[in-house]
Amino acid sequence: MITVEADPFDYALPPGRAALVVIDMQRDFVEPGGFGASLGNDVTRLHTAIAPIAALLAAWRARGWPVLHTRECHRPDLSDLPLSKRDRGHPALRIGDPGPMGRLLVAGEPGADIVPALAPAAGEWVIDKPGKGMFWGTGLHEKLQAAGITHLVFTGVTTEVCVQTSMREANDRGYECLIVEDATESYFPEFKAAALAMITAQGAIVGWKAGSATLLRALNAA
Ligand code: TIU
Repeated sequence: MITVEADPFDYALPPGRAALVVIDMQRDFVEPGGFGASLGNDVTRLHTAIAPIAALLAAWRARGWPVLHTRECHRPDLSDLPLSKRDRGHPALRIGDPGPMGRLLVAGEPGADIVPALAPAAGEWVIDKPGKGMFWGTGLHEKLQAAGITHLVFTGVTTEVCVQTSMREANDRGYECLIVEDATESYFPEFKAAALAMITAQGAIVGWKAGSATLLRALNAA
């Protein structure tokens, strides 16, 4: 086990059994004209997470450890899009509508792609998910179990929506979960802070948090 200094106490990371999870680092959330912008958000806030995620990807790849990317997107016929999700609120564009990066949040469109700096490498898992959480409708739990993965290290966007939902789903399924503080970001700084506090409170009720530098230091020392 590799000991990582974390909040609220040390996190024990088993080499090879801990997957790096990169949630929804898609152009639709990070670039202008996508889904995130259609909801009225300042997407530039999310850019700070890219470099820390790239550093973690390099570390996982150098060790041959499992990496899992997710993409929030829907089938082109929108058969996996609940009307409740499509019709919620008053966005500038709705899911499935044509935008500057193709149809919003639709698989195969340019906007659904992961940003080039974090493009998946050959052999890495890419999971398309119709919901905010990565387990709903994906069969992911069975795949992780078959691969012997017991620990999940979370990065990506947004902290309090898809990252937190996925981490809570994972915690309930028995995974030991760490979130990397500077490798996740939100459109709302106060929501990021609150999510991290909720996750780690009550003796790591959902999981642990650590910074990417601390995590990389622990990996390099092992
Ligand atoms: N709106 C928002 O903050 N997030 C999402 O809709 N999806 C993800 O977090 N990926």
